[in-house]
Amino acid sequence: MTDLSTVKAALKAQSIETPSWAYGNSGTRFKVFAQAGVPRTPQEKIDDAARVHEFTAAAPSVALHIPWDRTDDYPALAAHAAGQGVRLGVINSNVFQDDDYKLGSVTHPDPKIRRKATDHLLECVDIMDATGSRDLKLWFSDGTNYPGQDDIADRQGRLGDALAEVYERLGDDQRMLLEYKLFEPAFYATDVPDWGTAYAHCLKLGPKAQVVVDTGHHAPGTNIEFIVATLLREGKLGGFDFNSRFYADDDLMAGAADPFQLFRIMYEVVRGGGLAAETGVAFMLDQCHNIEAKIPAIIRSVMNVQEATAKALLVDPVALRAAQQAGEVLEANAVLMDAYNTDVRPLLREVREEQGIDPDPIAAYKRSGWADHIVAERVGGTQAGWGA
Ligand code: LRH
Ligand code: MN
Ligand code: MN
Repeated sequence: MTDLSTVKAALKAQSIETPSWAYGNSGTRFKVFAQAGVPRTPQEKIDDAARVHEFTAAAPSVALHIPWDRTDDYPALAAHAAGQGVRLGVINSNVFQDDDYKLGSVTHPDPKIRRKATDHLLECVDIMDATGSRDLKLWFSDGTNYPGQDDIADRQGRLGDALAEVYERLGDDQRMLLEYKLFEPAFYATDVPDWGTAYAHCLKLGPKAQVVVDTGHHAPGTNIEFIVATLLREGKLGGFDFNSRFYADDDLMAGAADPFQLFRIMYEVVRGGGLAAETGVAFMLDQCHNIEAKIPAIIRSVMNVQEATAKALLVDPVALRAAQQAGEVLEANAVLMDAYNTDVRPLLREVREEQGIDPDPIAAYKRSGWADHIVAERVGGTQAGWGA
């Protein structure tokens, strides 16, 4: 039997980082539906992130995206976050929204464009120094749309050169997290399309380079938990961008589309020891809330990750191992399913009560009046980011 106090301790120790851009407006290529009260500044995004932490006690950091969250005083932004009871987390680079990057950023055939892109990545490390952030997250939209458009292998070489330069710039306690994505915006050959490519680059770079798994970045039917188990075994799982998808990179709330998949992923994390802080596995959300209210959707996502984690922690490892060793296929599967089918909501309510917060974070947020407050206060201005 699993010891409930150990499960509770692990749940209390888990931190889920929320993304600054999830608080702002977002949409599809067809329409961005603006919502009243969305943040106009990085400070206001942090204020909203602080509410998520206030009501969940599980989201103590907020990821920034540069240039969406650019400011002329990062230490002041970090101090603002601290004043709100949160801290600045991963710095996400952005080399995908500039006309110069039409044919690529760090893999562009023109060395001048590659220089510009690499300089942005280096600037992001400067920002990490100023914010005290540990991780730089790199996602490249680079790729080609047509066979023959550029030399696939040469582009890998250019990518490797840029990554090596940024790697050299990292401090002793800093890391780079390389994110892969199957397709979009490139439709023929993406330069970092899969975990194998990301892993190969990270292996060559060294221990400070790790792979990040965005759950929306795979072909349908991909066994993501296998990737997680493998990367964790190899010491190369840097973290997650959690979100849900029905079709492609839908960026819906984590755990909304396929809670069973999220459980299977979290089981491999638990099984591989990835909940321990020393492993450095970062649990992040990367989602957009195009039609639903943003803050409660983010709270819901945090709760969904916690529920998947709780279920994963409830898997009885002794019974599972015994069934596996005995070749008892059905029993082994039943051990996993028993944990998945457990209603962990009462357990999480207890955990929250022990943490001194309301057992129902969404109800507590609704009662807080924050939603009305931001609608009244945040009038005018424009926000940077997807919705800009
Ligand atoms: C790319 C991605 C990446 C970006 C974010 C906004 O699809 O997942 O992490 O930084 O979306
Ligand atoms: Mn992502
Ligand atoms: Mn994505």
